Amino acid sequence: VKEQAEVEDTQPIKHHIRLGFSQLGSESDWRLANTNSIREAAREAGIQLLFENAEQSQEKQFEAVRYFIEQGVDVIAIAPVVETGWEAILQEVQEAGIPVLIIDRKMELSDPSLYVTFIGSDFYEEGVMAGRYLLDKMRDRPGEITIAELRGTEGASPSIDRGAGFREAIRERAEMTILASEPADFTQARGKEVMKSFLEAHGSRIDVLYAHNDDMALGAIEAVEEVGLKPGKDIIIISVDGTRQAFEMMVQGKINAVVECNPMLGPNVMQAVLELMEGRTLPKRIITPERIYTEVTAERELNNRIY
Ligand code: GYE
Repeated sequence: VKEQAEVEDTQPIKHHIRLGFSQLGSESDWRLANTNSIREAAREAGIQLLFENAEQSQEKQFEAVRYFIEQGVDVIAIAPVVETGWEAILQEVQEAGIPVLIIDRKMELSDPSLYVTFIGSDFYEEGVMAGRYLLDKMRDRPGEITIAELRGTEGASPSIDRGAGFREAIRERAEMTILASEPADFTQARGKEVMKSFLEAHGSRIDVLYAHNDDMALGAIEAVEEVGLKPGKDIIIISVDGTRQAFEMMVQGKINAVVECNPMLGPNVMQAVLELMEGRTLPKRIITPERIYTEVTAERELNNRIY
């Protein structure tokens, strides 16, 4: 017993790395999975996590970052709600000598020295995948094809890039037109409301719904069913994320395709934090690989879904 105690005494005091993480909100299943992933990975890596939820407010993210500076954390990670307006706060962090990781969503920055790396998905590519799927799906259907789009949060990089990539892909076919496009904030409730208004304005003229995330697609499905139309049949539905609920809808044929966006960024983030603490140089961009799933293989994939 004595020997054991002595061994413990002589052991070096483990330096706890402290990570401040400003999460942008809790709007969707993706976001909840993302938060859990970061919390769990921090615990596993023995990194002390200071967590702040900004509830969709950039101003609150600034406050969180200032709080982390005051606390003297080792690293600050930010999942930015919108793309622009970050320069001033990142300069404050730089002056405090704390490295910054941008995670999940992109920031528009003219000075790349303000952050170490950006860890997250390629949202433009996700939009392209959604558009290419639609071209394939409609290959044998002649004539005009009209699309309604539910966009995510205004000014957020996934909304901007998923919209742009999709448009780029469908340009190939001139008869594909976007009839209606509105933001629905990445939430199920808004997705339902906005889809309802689309159906009131355009009714059965809508051939396709492209939703920038699964939660909005789930809300839209409710709105489609309430007017007596069949989601996935009368209206082709494509969305992004790949949550378990969306897979269940695909198995039922109510969603036709889902572009995966992987929220499990925790392990990558913690690895980056540890490497940074060891003085290693990180790549400026760490992209999480993903793919598209369709109703054809949804059932086989359903049990592999962890979020
Ligand atoms: O697709 C959506 C969430 O930033 C990639 O935000 C993320 C997006 C995700 O609300 O569900």
